[in-house]
Amino acid sequence: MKFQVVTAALALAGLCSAQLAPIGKNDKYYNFTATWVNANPDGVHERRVIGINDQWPIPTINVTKGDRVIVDLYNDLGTQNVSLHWHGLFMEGQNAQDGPVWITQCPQSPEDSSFAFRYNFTVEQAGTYWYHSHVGGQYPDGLRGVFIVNDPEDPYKDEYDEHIWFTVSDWYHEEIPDLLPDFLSVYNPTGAEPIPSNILFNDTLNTTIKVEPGKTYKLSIINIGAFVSQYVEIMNHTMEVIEIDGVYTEKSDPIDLLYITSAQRYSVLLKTKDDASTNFPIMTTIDGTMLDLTPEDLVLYQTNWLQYNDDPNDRPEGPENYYWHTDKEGDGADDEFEERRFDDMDLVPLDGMKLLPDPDMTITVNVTMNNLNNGINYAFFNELTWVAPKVPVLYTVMSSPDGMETDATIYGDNTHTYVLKHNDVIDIVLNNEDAGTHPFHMHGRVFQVPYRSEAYEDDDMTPFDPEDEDIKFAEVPMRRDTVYVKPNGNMVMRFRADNPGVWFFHCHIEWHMEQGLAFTLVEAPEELKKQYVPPNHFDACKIAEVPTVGNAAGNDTDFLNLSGQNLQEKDLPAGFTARGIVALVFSCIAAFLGMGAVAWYGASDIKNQEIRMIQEFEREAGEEVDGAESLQDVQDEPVHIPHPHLHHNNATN
Ligand SMILES: *[C@@H]1O[C@H](CO)[C@@H](O)[C@H](O)[C@H]1NC(C)=O
Ligand SMILES: *[C@@H]1O[C@H](CO)[C@@H](O)[C@H](O)[C@H]1NC(C)=O
Ligand SMILES: *[C@@H]1O[C@H](CO)[C@@H](O)[C@H](O)[C@H]1NC(C)=O
Ligand SMILES: *[C@@H]1O[C@H](CO)[C@@H](O)[C@H](O)[C@H]1NC(C)=O
Ligand SMILES: *[C@@H]1O[C@H](CO)[C@@H](O)[C@H](O)[C@H]1NC(C)=O
Ligand SMILES: *[C@@H]1O[C@H](CO)[C@@H](O)[C@H](O)[C@H]1NC(C)=O
Ligand SMILES: *[C@@H]1O[C@H](CO)[C@@H](O)[C@H](O)[C@H]1NC(C)=O
Ligand SMILES: *[C@@H]1O[C@H](CO)[C@@H](O)[C@H](O)[C@H]1NC(C)=O
Ligand SMILES: *[C@@H]1O[C@H](CO)[C@@H](O)[C@H](O)[C@H]1NC(C)=O
Ligand SMILES: *[C@@H]1O[C@H](CO)[C@@H](O)[C@H](O)[C@H]1NC(C)=O
Ligand SMILES: [Cu+2]
Repeated sequence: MKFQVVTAALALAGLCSAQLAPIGKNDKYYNFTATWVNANPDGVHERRVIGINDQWPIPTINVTKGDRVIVDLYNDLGTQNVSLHWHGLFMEGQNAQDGPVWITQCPQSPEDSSFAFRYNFTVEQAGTYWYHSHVGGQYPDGLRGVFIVNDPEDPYKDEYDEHIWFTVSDWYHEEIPDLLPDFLSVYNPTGAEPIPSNILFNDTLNTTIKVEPGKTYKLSIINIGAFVSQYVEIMNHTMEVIEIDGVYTEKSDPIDLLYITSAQRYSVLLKTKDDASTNFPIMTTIDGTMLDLTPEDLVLYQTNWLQYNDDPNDRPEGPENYYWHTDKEGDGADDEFEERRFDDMDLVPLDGMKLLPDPDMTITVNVTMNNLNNGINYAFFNELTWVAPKVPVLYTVMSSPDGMETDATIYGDNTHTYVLKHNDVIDIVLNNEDAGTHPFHMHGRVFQVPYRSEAYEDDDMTPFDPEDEDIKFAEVPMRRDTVYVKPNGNMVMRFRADNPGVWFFHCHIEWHMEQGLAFTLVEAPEELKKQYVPPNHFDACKIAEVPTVGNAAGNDTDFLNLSGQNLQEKDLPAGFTARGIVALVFSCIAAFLGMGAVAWYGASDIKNQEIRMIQEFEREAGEEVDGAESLQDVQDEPVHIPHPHLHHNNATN
């Protein structure tokens, strides 16, 4: 009897906190505590940012292919949940280590700062990656850094003398939890994204990259931003692309204008000049087409320096001197500039991997943005905007009765889950019914991009047509983990479902993520059930008081009873026409002005915003009224305005 009591006590202790294994001799160990730090990276505004171990920028993780990486994460933020995602790493056989909250783990609560969440994974790929928080739109507040994996068998290693890297990103002077409620609000009915305050270069500005003449550098560039794509060019230098998102490519032709969306990475070979007589500007420019409006004080491009010699005054002469760039209009948005940018569809993976065979399953998703009953503007794949389940999806897989894991029902309606069969070839056909550029990211893999259409005007939006004989798929398609679709365009992504796991598919614009632009892939769940979830990860759930068994509604007795699941807001009432919405919008703007809370619109821009919205809503309703007339109509018409709920449902918290 005594023996049994002891065993029970041990079991109880185990329940309270799982023992962590000692760090192995060859493990690459990182002991991270998320902490608040003050920083002023653009020299304009000091603010609080999320650092690690009281430092910001956060550390670069620099490991070698084959390494086991252990990261212990403590949360000392006091007010926010955290998590870390290892962007671009496949996590094969180790899905639980991926990091997105509600997909493969619970939020790591600030309630217990002495608790360490342990990420423990091996790195089987080489190349340029990054890591970032994957909860509540948090990473733009600073919790994002570089993850480099060195390759002992780098096919290009004889072609460069040195490997250097830098990041580009957008930057906000305000904290995300302050921006989100205004963004996801009835007062922002078109879902206009907050305009960044600045762009950063390697988390600073006015910086230099020291180079020597007559050498070749492998230069890796990582966009760790949250929203805008950036153009990167170096005066009088060309670059040859050799890697995208961890995939080696055949060396591209020399190019002079790179275009990098949020979350994408490029490695290029850069040959330096033969003498050190001149230093050259490195220009980074915002893709101005992504901004709803351009405040006058927004700096659209920044100059940093490729520094050949130590004379800080030695910079090229001429009218274009300091602000040299090749963007004629100076707003990152003129057609000529856009046409000149390097097209990643031209790249050929070095391994020559051919287009996979015709798909066993095709997932067709239409991207739209629209208002629901609370007046908030959401983003949708088909009619669904992503809402967090009550149990992280991986844990639903793990706790489901055998045979039931393949039934998408148990994952709930608003996780928008597709169950994939092991080793099937899958096509994702994505039709962008929105006038914006969106960088889409899939966790757990790189995918082939056999086809991407051109941009279309709003009225000409064209869904992908599999019958169209003029469409030719690439024979050896480009592969990467983040690819952009053009405004009103479409694209096809193809992959083999050979990595059992729960993988998130989402837009890598954090604002759009928060609007719900995501769906879930549950890939080969029967196989996935053989994987291991460390007890330490369940401890995080206990602290956050999140259940770890059951379906999306947390029901662990009847997995088919979804009663109580988290769902999206209701649709706007039937009969609530485009005019009604426009009226709602006007009343919002009135309220908006009344409140004096002009967040990111300048007052002068509101008129354009109205016209844009009228056009947008009329297009959707198929009505033909010109802007001025309908403005009159609308003001004369009584409308019922739904009661606004000013707070969002914390979908991804
Ligand atoms: C990491 O995971 C492996 C495989 O599960 C395990 O053997 C090892 O003990 C873990 N290491 C640490 C430091 O937790
Ligand atoms: C990691 O750091 C914490 C303090 O922040 C410390 O308590 C812990 O012992 C460290 N872990 C290891 C394995 O060094
Ligand atoms: C960069 O240089 C500009 C112009 O000289 C200056 O206004 C700005 O404050 C500088 N920024 C930093 C971070 O030093
Ligand atoms: C990164 O790791 C590689 C391989 O261990 C090493 O050669 C290189 O110096 C490291 N770079 C930095 C900046 O730490
Ligand atoms: C952290 O996540 C838990 C579980 O979803 C939630 O209840 C809590 O409100 C979150 N905490 C913060 C500070 O957002
Ligand atoms: C970018 O900053 C990191 C430190 O945050 C540094 O290690 C790296 O060398 C910098 N890159 C260049 C090209 O200077
Ligand atoms: C840049 O290239 C142009 C055209 O080849 C040349 O005229 C100019 O002198 C070069 N500028 C510098 C600073 O080398
Ligand atoms: C996507 O939109 C097209 C029309 O643009 C429509 O034919 C198709 O049915 C839609 N697909 C889905 C899955 O809603
Ligand atoms: C789970 O489903 C069963 C059967 O439908 C129901 O009786 C039970 O109340 C549900 N549990 C919860 C927590 O909703
Ligand atoms: C599902 O569970 C709820 C309780 O959460 C219960 O009221 C309902 O009857 C159950 N539905 C079915 C079909 O069993
Ligand atoms: Cu997007």
